[in-house]
Amino acid sequence: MKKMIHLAVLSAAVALAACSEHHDHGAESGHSHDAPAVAEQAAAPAQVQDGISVQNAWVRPTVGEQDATGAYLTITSQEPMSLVGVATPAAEIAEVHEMKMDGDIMRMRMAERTEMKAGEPLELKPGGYHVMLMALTAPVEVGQEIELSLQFEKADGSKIEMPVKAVAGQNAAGDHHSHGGGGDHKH
Ligand SMILES: [Cu+2]
Repeated sequence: MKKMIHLAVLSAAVALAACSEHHDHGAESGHSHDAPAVAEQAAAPAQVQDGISVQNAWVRPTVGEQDATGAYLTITSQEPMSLVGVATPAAEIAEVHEMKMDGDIMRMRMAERTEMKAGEPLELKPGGYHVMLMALTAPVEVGQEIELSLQFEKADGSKIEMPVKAVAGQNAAGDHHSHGGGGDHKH
């Protein structure tokens, strides 16, 4: 069994509930990865501002009493830039998190500053970087549009605020394959 350790100061229980792919699948027994929403999202046009392009923005719908979830998107900037924050009216707390396997332990931490190289996509996806939405103001339902405001900082220190719409649904990438990285390997 993998363990997940949350290194951020915020409630580990809340974060675990939202970030654990196992939790999602366990609680939502009937969901299908072949839902029609998948194809529509994959074809969604890029959202562009100030040389920054955002593709495939989606949010994982909540299950039951869950009050936290993840948002995922791919960001490409024409010039070097850093993702320094995110805000949304849909949740009281929004943070960029990084999740990665450390041996057989899944670790998650807050990424206060994520650097992006020119033209190199930064992928926020299940099992990697993600936007964590905590203390949601309402449950997130499939098809719902969530507004995110991405905060960037350029090399010269100037800031860019970019509004992005993310649709709630399941993603074509396939959560089963993205978490765990190497499967349930043990020592
Ligand atoms: Cu997280």
